[in-house]
Amino acid sequence: VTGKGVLYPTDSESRTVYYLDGIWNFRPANESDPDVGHREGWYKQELRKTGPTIPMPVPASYNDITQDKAIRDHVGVVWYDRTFYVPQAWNSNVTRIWLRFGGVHYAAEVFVNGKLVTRHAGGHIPFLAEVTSFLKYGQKNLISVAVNNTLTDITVPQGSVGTIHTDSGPKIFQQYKFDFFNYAGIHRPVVLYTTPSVFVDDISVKTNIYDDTGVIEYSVSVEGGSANHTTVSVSLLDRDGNYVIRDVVGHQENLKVPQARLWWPYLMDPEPAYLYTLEVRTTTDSEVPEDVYRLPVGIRKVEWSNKTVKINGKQIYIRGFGRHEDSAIRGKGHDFPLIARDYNLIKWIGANAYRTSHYPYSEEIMDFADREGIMIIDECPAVDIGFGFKDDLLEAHRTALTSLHRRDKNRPSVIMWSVANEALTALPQAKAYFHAIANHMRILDSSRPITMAINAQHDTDFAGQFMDVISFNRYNAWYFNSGRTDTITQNVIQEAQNWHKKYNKPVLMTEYGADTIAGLHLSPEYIWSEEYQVNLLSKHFEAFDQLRNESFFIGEMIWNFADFNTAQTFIRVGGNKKGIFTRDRQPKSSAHLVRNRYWTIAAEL
Ligand code: GCB
Repeated sequence: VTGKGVLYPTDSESRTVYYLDGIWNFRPANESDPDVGHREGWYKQELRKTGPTIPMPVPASYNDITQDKAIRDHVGVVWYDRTFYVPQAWNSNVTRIWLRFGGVHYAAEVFVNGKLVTRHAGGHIPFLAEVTSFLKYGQKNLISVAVNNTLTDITVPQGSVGTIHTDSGPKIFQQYKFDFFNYAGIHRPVVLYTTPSVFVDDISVKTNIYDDTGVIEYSVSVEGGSANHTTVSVSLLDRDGNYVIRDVVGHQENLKVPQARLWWPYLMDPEPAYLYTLEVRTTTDSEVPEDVYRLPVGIRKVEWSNKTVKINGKQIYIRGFGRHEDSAIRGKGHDFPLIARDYNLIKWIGANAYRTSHYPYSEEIMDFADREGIMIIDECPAVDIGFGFKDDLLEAHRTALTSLHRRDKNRPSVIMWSVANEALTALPQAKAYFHAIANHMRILDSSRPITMAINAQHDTDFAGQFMDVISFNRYNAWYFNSGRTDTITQNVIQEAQNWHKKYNKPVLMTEYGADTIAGLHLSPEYIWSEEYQVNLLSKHFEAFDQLRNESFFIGEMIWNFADFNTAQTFIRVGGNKKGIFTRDRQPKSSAHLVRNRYWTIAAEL
């Protein structure tokens, strides 16, 4: 059985979750012979028996774990494996066992006990496979994973592989235009979990509000049994665990919640981010046990016009930043302490939103946004896309959107989809391409607005016409007019007005900022210093304050929340330093300035 859903693997009275995180064995394949592991069957036995392995943490990027430059910069295939035991009790004809990866960058092939169980491409999206018949119960099992980080002209994001002539002969190397390190590996948790043989495969919810009644429109898909022999019943619990609605029978119904508590963004309500629990049960008329799955649900309504975006009928003003999944040693690996620290900083600074630049973040990160009331502009990994707008690329881009929507469709925190960042939208081919992309996204979800972060100029862009919100990235007084912070305010006002004039849509500034070396003080302000970042941000604030008097300007996002690693280039000093926090999440001077502003705006609204 292969389901269509990717519900997060939480435990319940009918489901057991078993984490395979920990230290795995690791061995890169030769860059010039990437197929060696497949040819020699490295997955048919323990990896350590095929040659030298090193210990590798999962989840984590493999790049920054060792002292070996060849591992950091490896291009192509690497292998991971480990062994594990499965209890005899799981061996039952009414139980299914699933293997789920939260995210492996970029492509993965998974083998259990020497047999291929699944393949997946796309580095930021969960995938799963049923492994019931692959496992040895009450015995030792082997899991092997081949990971390939190669990016091409038809992967999302795009990249290309070139050859460089080194002192020891020709070597291949990965090139990419996007501005963050192409970290790779098993980035997110790996779990085995059980379900009854007839199980809740997917749940979709849409919420609405009429006066003080909340409506939850749900639909449940059940797999593994025939529909006329299964019953779905749904209940709703409030935040304290009390039943609000009990045992509504049906795969697809509308639940009415009188006096509904609404999901409000952070600082828009004294009790933001109210979450109910939707408890879904499936029973069959055979001996298959009941399956129970619990989904957090926030009741809220997103609306938009040519000037505003509203939540629960109230106009929002976005205060936030672009971010990255990035930290020292771990790279893009999942890390709960880091996630918790980041949300504490987001709340400390008084932000109410961020964009998941430039790819879907882990489900664990998204859960925090749902629980804290942080609004998310959910971005697909189409960063710097458009080097040949080929049909295959369009197909891969559509797939990336479909899988992002499938994963995040139920999240109250997701208030907007971003279909791309800085695509080459000044090329005429971008018109048909983004027309197709926007149509695809709208068919998937008409309940949230669509945007993309544009860096073309308003008079050259071809894609904005297909969006609901115009987001623009612009580096005034950094990549142009460096040092001239006296040019910022008028330029920003003018540009925002030009975008609104051209497309008659709400306008959001999604990126602006300055690289800043923490601890570098130069006065009067001079580029790369803390003083310069403070001055550059302040000049933008002056523009935003004037724009806020115009009805179409819906928000401001700094680039970036924290410093992050990039590919090696002479414009980057140990990575991109545009963070208002350092890479280890300490404030630069600018963070205090931003905190003052964001809390002041929050108090005004
Ligand atoms: C951008 C990109 C972002 C970069 C940033 C920069 O326009 O969207 O990925 O990191 O500029 O700092 O250059």
